[in-house]
Amino acid sequence: MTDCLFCKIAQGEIQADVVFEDGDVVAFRDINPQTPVHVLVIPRKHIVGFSDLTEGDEWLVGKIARTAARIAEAEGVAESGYRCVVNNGPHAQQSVPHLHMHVLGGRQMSWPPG
Ligand code: DGP
Repeated sequence: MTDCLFCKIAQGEIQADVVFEDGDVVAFRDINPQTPVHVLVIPRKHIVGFSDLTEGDEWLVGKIARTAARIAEAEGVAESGYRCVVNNGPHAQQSVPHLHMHVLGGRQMSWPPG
């Protein structure tokens, strides 16, 4: 998609601190980190959000989840614990309309979320 921030990051048109990428997904550090480790995992394919996933995207969700787990391992938070979050829509405060999974870790978090 031409006018999507995360598509532009995936295509290298906008700079980001990329920690992992392959043909399907890109992972980069959040510009406004909420925890010591805060990485976003996105599909290269433009999908607006969780609600827009189709049956054909099921493998891609697995790929995103597996990538998130690998990043947690690489960032050294797999043992201490981490949180994977997908915000979908206004009540969840999704601000970028391109599917992304937050990988958050490196400090004690609370529950429930605000
Ligand atoms: P959400 O609220 O779930 O849509 O989260 C979007 C996240 O994207 C938010 O934590 C900040 C991050 N973000 C927004 N713009 C940029 C950017 O240009 N670069 C990077 N690295 N992260 C961004």
